Amino acid sequence: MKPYLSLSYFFVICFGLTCLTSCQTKRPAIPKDLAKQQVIPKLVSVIPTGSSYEINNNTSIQYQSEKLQPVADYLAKMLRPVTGFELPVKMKDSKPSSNYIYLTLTDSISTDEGYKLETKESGVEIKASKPVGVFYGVQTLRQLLPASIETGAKITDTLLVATGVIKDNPTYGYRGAMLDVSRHFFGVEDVKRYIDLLSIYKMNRLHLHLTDDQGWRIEIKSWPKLTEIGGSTSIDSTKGGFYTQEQYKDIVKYAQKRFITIVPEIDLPGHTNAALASYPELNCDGVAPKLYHGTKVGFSSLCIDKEITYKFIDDVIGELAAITPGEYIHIGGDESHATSPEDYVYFIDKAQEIVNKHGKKVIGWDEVAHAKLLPNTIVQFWSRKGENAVEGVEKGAKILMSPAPKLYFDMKYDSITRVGQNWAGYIKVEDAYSWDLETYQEGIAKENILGIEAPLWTEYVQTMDDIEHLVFPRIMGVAEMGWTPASQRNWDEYKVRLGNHKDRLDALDIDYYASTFVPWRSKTNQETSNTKE
Ligand code: IFG
Repeated sequence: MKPYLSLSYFFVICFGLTCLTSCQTKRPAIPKDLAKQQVIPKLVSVIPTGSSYEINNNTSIQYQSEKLQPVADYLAKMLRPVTGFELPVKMKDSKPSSNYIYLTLTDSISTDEGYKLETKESGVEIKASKPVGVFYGVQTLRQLLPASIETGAKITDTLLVATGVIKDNPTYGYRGAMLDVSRHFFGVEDVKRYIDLLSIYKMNRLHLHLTDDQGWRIEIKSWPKLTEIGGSTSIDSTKGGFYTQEQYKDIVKYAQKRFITIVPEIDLPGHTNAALASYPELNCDGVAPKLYHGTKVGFSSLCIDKEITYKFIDDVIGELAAITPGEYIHIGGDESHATSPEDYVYFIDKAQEIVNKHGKKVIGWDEVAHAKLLPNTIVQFWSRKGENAVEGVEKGAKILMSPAPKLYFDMKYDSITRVGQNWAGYIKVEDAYSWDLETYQEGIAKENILGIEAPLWTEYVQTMDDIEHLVFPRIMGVAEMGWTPASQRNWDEYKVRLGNHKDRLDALDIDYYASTFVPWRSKTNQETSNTKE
């Protein structure tokens, strides 16, 4: 073959190869349809405009106020490792002309947690009245991107965001979960993992049940034996554990960065065997009971008549309040079967005064409604019957909705669930979702409700996988019940959107319960909920 011919063949082949490879990586931005988004909680308003913006190596994350830098950094940390893009973060007082994810505060949005997310072919703008709203816009943007970003590993997907306008805001201001770290102790890393997962679904409260019969889990410097002795074991195990105040502050800070407020609970006057076992002087007879490793409830009580009991409470609440930026301290109050009704009421009245003295408001399980309730005390409705909570409403209290038959996620889904119990019945994914807070209990209307919280008691829960298995996917429905108006929720639509969340739950490595009543689908064969209509 003549040399110049072979040379031209060489160039033709090279040109062909380059255009082939470049064509491969330069897939055209296929316009996505924002109407097909599958965000949980369900978005309040979505107006698609039929095109796409591609987040790429020219994209920069810019923020208009220094209050938004932490949110900008959070987004950059989420996307940089999985894309390899530089995604520079910088402050800019006006929206860039192109290739931007622009975070801005505005007084044109009236709600604290609401936001507007507008995507054009030039970029994404998220605006809110407060940083928390911008953070929730970022969580929505996260769900508009491929689930593969959740693996934390480098991805090949193109990050296309469908263009259009999303306006969104929550129905209730308290959207929470409770984790019992007393029956079985869960370390800082497990709690942070739970905080991470809750924040994806715009939940904003984590109630830590820090003390009970089986374990005292928070360091109190003026009463060191509470953790030395009371924190030394747990149910059916010699493995105990507790948070030092430094570790507790670390959890609080980690949660705060994800706009989650920690609500600490010191359960009183019942559920106190761990404290009573640590200090004989707290017992009416001056004798400390043994540490308890069983699962019974209602057998312990502080000594209501002793003065030292109130010094104890004052010291504990004082130290806890000093390291708790949130407005609430939970004083428990449940199942005080070893306390006489008169003593119980006397104690709860005093305990509320002590909490308020330390600048905090009280939450208590619904039995506290038998006491005089201070104006800002919250009654947490947990019992199978609603009379305590209704009494709370009659006394002017707001109600935190946690009815056991719907939201006690230590209940199994069904008889074959590998972990949990069933005293309040089995709670299928649909059972936890298909009910309305404001019509659940006669005497408790929308205006009486502070919000929703799903407790996870841990008598039978020992690992993070156990936690994930019981709360996922049911906690996602709780997030939606707290965020989305009841009129916009229905199980048949939600279950499809939930099923389309499979890739994300898998990518997050969540050990969720793959209920057979949910049409789990991967992206490859995904139908979206609206194709059903
Ligand atoms: N009730 C007890 C919890 C726990 C729970 C297990 C409350 C308020 C049963 N009190 O729920 O300590 O044992 O499902």
